[in-house]
Amino acid sequence: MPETRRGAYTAAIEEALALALPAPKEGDPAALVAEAMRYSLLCGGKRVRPMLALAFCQLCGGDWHRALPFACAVEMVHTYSLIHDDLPCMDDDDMRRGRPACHKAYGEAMALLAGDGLLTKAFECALTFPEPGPAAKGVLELARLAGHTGMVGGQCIDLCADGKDVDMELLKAMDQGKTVALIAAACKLGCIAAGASEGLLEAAGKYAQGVGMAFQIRDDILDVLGDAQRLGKNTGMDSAHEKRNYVSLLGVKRAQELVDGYTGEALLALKDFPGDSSFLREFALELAGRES
Ligand code: GRG
Repeated sequence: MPETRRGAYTAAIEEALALALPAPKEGDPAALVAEAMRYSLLCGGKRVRPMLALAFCQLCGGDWHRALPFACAVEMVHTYSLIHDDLPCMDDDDMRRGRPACHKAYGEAMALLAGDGLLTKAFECALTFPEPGPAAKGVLELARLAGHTGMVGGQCIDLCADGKDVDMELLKAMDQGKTVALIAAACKLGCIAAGASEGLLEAAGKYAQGVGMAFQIRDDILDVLGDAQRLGKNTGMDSAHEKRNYVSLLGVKRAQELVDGYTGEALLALKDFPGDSSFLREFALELAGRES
């Protein structure tokens, strides 16, 4: 993985996120919600999704800086989903990104509002794209993949599933929504920022399907084998909540074989791009073996 390219992406993402969500002015009566939003958005995370958006823009021959409004928008949707998922009424987790979850730091009501605020801010941010044509196309794709036909739908499957009845088919439908959808948004919005063809958008969707499924199954493995300190969140949560996942259904060895299989499918999808895809190839391989 070329560290200079990754470093440039990371620095630009951090700067753009901080600019998009400035500290509230002194005396602002709504300062607390802005602080809670900044607490969760600006305090780390691997930035996998915004990085994918920038890399796909570059792969499609675009200037990756143009994709920053879209990259930040996807990260805001992702952060809102983590804040809401950690609430007591959902997964009830008290640690996130190495520090107390938003609801532990600011209380449940403020965490709910911080999530709502970030979701809404995401669409405002995406619409700062320089030309309205691609902005409308990107925002439409983001809304479809973030809402009830994508990520919110996946969370609904999770909440409605009776742990014991979850089979591989239902698990896959849930993970398509909870994990693949937003990774697909990142990849496709990067392509849209570069003005890529429908064929390349489809190929980006295939890459996202492979990387997204691999990312989620690796997450299930890390919930069993990972180091809580390194992950910045508690481990063993799925078994504590008696939740079915790929490890409980297949065991660690078969689950990692699936990670490798899905990663292989992602790498195949890169062949459709005429540009240099080595960054995204190495990124997929790194995510397949990640420890945090
Ligand atoms: C709509 C409220 C709501 C939730 C949607 C995304 C989600 C469902 C829940 C979050 C918890 C979870 C395990 C989701 C699956 C995707 C995933 C593995 C998220 C963690 O992403 P990382 O590891 O997090 O990229 P960082 O902190 O590094 O950005």
